[in-house]
Amino acid sequence: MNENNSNHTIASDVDLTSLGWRPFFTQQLDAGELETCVPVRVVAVHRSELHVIGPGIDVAVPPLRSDLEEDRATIGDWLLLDKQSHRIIRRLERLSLFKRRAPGTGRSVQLIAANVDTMMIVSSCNEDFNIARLERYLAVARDADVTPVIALTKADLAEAPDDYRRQAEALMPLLIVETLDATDPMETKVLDAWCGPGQTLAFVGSSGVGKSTLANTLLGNTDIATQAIREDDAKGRHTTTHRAMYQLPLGGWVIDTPGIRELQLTDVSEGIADLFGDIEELVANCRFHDCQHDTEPGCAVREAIENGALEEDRYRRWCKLNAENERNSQTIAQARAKDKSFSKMVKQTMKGKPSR
Ligand SMILES: Nc1nc2c(ncn2[C@@H]2O[C@H](COP(=O)(O)OP(=O)(O)OP(=O)(O)O)[C@@H](O)[C@H]2O)c(=O)[nH]1
Ligand SMILES: [Mg+2]
Ligand SMILES: [Zn+2]
Repeated sequence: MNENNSNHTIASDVDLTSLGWRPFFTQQLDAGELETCVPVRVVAVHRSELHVIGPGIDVAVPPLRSDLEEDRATIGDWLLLDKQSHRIIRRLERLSLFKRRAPGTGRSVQLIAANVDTMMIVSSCNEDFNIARLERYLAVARDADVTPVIALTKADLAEAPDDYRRQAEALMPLLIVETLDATDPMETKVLDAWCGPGQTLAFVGSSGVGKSTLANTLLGNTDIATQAIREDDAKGRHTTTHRAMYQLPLGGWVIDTPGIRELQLTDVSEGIADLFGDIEELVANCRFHDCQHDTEPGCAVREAIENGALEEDRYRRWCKLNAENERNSQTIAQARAKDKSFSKMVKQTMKGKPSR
């Protein structure tokens, strides 16, 4: 255990495999590159530095600068460092990436975590529980080709936790939903299947649902700060403020993230199509290929709603997510194009200037 770095428990002699390295990353290395470089994984992201670890290396490096948020490094990323200088050579392509539209700005994305195997969507058996919100996380997980699991905490405080579980299970075929008391090590054992060697498990969800509590219980300590939620509305206090990754006794890694106020979708049309596969199938059966599922004759969607095969609320949620995803993806693509043409213009202007 590292005494100085309060809440990090990282073995000093980690090897690549136990850090989650895969053949996919080896394929990205050029011949002989390992003689001068070392792969490291980002285990904590702070405002002005990244904490990275790798075989025989445990250092802080400055963050990767880029105009494009997606090109920067986030928690779980793999970087190549120069062995001598520890300078970042490059970031390796990701196996998976979670992102959302950045709050407020309207033109940028925010990265949540990279190279994750399991997205543990955490909600509680209380007012935090919200079907539409869970669907957002599921769409993001499906889009990233990552296994989603839903963990419903505070089952010990709820009268009928199974009611919550059944509602969540109905969101997707074969979806695994666990209800548990996040403070009880006997109960968090149900998550062991995703905690094995080389596995990376990320906790995502609103503030106060118990992401850090779950991480602490799995880690067998109380190093990560947690804080009681507000009594009147069960909302959390945004206790966790940076992203960090911790090694579990079972050998895997857990990523704790700050609570998300609003998960605005961007660039996840495949995830939405996947999660709502039944509706996509109906749409394909509408008589008109540009059917608005409104008053058109031969509309398979309206027919399914009328005969009870499709829940109207679910259809509305699908419409809403699609519209939002399209809107955000467009705004971000436009902003990117604008940035690109602007920097191109600047470069050309600079070139045109006589050098002094
Ligand atoms: N009784 C009970 N309390 C829980 C459970 N899970 C979390 N708590 C409590 O809920 C409060 C909030 O938990 P945190 O772990 O800080 O929540 P968080 O999701 O990390 O919140 P942020 O860091 O703000 O995003 C703490 O007081 C926990 O002790 C549970 O399953 N049962
Ligand atoms: Mg937390
Ligand atoms: Zn239709």
